[in-house]
Amino acid sequence: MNAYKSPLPGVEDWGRCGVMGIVNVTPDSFSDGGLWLDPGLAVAHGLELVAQGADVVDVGGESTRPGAVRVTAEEELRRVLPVVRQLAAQGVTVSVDTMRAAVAEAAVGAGARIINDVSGGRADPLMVPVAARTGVPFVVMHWRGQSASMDDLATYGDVVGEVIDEVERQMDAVVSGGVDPAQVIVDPGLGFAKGREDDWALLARLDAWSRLGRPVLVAASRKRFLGTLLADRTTGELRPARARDAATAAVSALAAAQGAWAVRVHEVPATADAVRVEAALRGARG
Ligand code: PMM
Repeated sequence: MNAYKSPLPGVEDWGRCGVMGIVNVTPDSFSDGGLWLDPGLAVAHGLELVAQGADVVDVGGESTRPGAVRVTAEEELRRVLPVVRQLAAQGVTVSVDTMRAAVAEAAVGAGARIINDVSGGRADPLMVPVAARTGVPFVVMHWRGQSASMDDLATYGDVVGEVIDEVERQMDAVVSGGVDPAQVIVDPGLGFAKGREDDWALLARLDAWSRLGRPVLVAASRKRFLGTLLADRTTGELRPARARDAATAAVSALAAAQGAWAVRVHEVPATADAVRVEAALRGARG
């Protein structure tokens, strides 16, 4: 369990599953769009997440919700850079959530220590060279296409096997492009070209990722499959995104128990507790 050393220098011994708190500097993210668009508020929120127990703060400037339309690189830079710079200057371990090489490179220059690319280097041909050159850990998430069309790409026979195989192939491509294999973090990409049964199947078999020998990041927070699970029993209406945090914390504990390296969440306190509960249980088992 938690068999994977963190690729982050200096933070190798969380001794439990890590907690990545989310700051979406966007007007349109599915659960927190518009809340942290002001850089000052975004920085304050990032610091609050750290005070609540986040080990890493993931800063993103482009929504990837199903159907989302892309923003320009200039706009993404304008949103993300001041927030990354100020959080990093205050000692926060920052990751930058971007599909653009220029944004990733500028963010690393401003102090980001992880590149979190939901396309795993597929959306921008310059991303892998930037990841190789900067040498920071690089998240290779399972991705089949841009958000505008991804729901049409959710066809699988054996979802667990196919998703792991596709991430392995992308890992090979990234490593061929010069990224140190020891810097790769993998992610099943819950909700990205996945139906809700696919998300559950992937969560049920996180242990299968041990075959890749890399840290696994799991980002279930407030996603649609939880909204469906918790839908109103009489009206059938999905549970609103911001009322999915207890379920998210439950998933965090269950992902940690299957050896996840870190979980990426909007609401930190409950997940910070959940990963500690899981670590205590694991410790008690010896
Ligand atoms: N999901 C979202 C954004 N970034 N990054 C990683 N590594 N994995 C994910 O599953 C992922 C991500 C979309 O959700 P958000 O609106 O909660 O940020």
